[in-house]
Amino acid sequence: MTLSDRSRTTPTRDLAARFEAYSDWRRRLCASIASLHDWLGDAGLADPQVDLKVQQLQERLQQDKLVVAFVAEFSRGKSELINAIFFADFGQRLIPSAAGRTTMCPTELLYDANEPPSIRLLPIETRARDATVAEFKTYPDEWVSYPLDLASPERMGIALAQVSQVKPVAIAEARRYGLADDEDVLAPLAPGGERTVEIPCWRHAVINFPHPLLQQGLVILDTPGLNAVGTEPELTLSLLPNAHAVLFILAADAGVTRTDLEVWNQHLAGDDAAQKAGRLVVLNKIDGLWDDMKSATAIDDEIARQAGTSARILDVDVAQVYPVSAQKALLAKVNGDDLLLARSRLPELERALSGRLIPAKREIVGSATLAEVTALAARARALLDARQAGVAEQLAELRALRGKNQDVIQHMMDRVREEKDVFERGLARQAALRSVFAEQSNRLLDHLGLEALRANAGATRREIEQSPFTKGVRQAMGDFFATIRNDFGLASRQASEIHDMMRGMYSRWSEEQGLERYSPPPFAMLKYLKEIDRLERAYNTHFNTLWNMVSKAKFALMKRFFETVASRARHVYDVANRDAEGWLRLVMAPFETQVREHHLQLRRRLDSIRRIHGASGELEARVGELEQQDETLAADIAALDRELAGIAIAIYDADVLPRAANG
Ligand SMILES: Nc1nc2c(ncn2[C@@H]2O[C@H](COP(=O)(O)OP(=O)(O)OP(=O)(O)O)[C@@H](O)[C@H]2O)c(=O)[nH]1
Ligand SMILES: [Mg+2]
Repeated sequence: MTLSDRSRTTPTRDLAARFEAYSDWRRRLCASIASLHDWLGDAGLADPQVDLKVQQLQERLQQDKLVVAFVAEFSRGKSELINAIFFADFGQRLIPSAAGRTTMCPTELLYDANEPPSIRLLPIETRARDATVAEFKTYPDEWVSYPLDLASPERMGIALAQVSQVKPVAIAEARRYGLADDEDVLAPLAPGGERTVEIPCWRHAVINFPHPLLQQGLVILDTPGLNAVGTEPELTLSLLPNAHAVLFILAADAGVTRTDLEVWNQHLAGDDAAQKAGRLVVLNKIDGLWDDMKSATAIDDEIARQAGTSARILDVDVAQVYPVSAQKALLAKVNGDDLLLARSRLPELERALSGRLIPAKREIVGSATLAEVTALAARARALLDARQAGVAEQLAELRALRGKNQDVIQHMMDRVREEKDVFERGLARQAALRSVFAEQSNRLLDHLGLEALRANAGATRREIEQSPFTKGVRQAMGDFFATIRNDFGLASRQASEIHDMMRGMYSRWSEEQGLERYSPPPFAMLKYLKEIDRLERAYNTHFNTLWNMVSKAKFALMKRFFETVASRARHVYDVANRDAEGWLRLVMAPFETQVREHHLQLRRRLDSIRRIHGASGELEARVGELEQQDETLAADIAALDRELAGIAIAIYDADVLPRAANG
């Protein structure tokens, strides 16, 4: 079997099957949203805003990622476990796994169909610059890229071995990257007499690989042993908190060492309930306890005892600790040895991973999608209701004209004309409100503007440089967060001012014109403030650790640490900006629609009466037309409800899982 054949085989194991079912579900959901969109278009209910919303929803569903991170001290078997869980189909180790330090830089495994299979590497030298890995990701020319030859596992292995590359550099240089400290007195002498240390060649690796699971949106994050001096702040502040599941790996032959505990405390301990749910502890290398001289029960007891001890030390429930042998599981899968696979206990871990992770993710994505689709349908429904009310009103008007003389009809025409005048005068008054709305919108977007953040970050950077001591840095960071909170406070006040104004406007407008009242939703600022709080908490937790870890390299590290915080903050501003723009449209759009519809209806009424005024047979024909319209609208409303119900069913429908996954 060639490699590409293998990647085409249907994965039958639990995790793979469930993940595939999840992708299927997303596809079905996309299809039912497309069907709703088509229907809205056919019914004349789609507009550019609806088109945009549908497009965003579908993109989000298609690009939905599930990130699983592997974290541990070095040599606990992270890379081996990744090979065993995800890549056993390839019949060999895909990611380098060996004794000693192997993975030297954080490595993401994913698939982007727009890029050829490759490994992209960010040179370690970029650590001397003021930008985060996330920022470098937008500049492909900063990365070194090697193609992956899928037809040759051997050549692929050579390319992937890059993640283990190291090189000797002078201590001074290592310090510039925040990779060495004063304690490196044991650093070997280079021929020139200079002290040198070995540092990783790469800062970050992205492996683009068309594995079926990666193609469906799985992202795997392999990390190097984390007690290294040069920890990337980005791992702690961004990559790990954003992962949907984090697996922490211990080795049965080492127990819980001091450094294991440090890694755990620094990256995984914490009381965020949502995060806790996605955390699993793996006790790897249990094959070391397989002693032929002992009975199976004695071995199981020993494994249970070790799992219990680990759970106690880490302060987690023992049910959360999964003893496995990654190495034997990989071997068993490659050789199709079911007995050995069962003994490796990997299937239990896989079941836990898929059983918790995927349903939780589906629930989040499903309820968010349903909320958006419901809002979309509600707008269409409101439009249909308004049209139906308009038709009913016209019908009543015309039916009342039956048997009346021309004078009455003339009188009626005058009344509608007058109504139209009142409407148009009201509209002119709204022009003033619109310009106030535009001005206030700009002010809101200014408070959340990147310009404000850039100035704040610049000031903080200068403060840190002028006072690079614990107190100075703390003060500068404290100011940084305070300014951000102030920005969001101002934005929040501005948003509620806009909200009050628009609510008043809608209420006056509905009284004046006799239209249904619309109550715009407020702009919720809490989620951004929570995110900023989380960022500040993470910063406070890691500040002391980092500060104590290094001395000479401290400054470079501190600066990079700040850049990561700033870049996370920028992300919060970006999201807030996008949300604010969407909200402003949401607040104004119903008004525009109401105006358009009402105007149209007045014109139609005037038209009908004018026609009836001119010809006597016209009245009954027009009543007939309107009755027909009323029926069509009722049918449309029923059809819209059916579309929406179809989507709700697509969301809550149980997966059709292959038998292997139902156990
Ligand atoms: N006996 C045994 N050895 C294992 C097992 N899993 C991994 N190993 C070995 O442990 C060593 C380290 O494994 P890696 O996968 O490189 O560990 P890692 O956690 O990725 O380490 P770094 O990349 O250095 O951070 C390798 O020699 C593996 O073969 C296991 O279940 N049993
Ligand atoms: Mg590794």
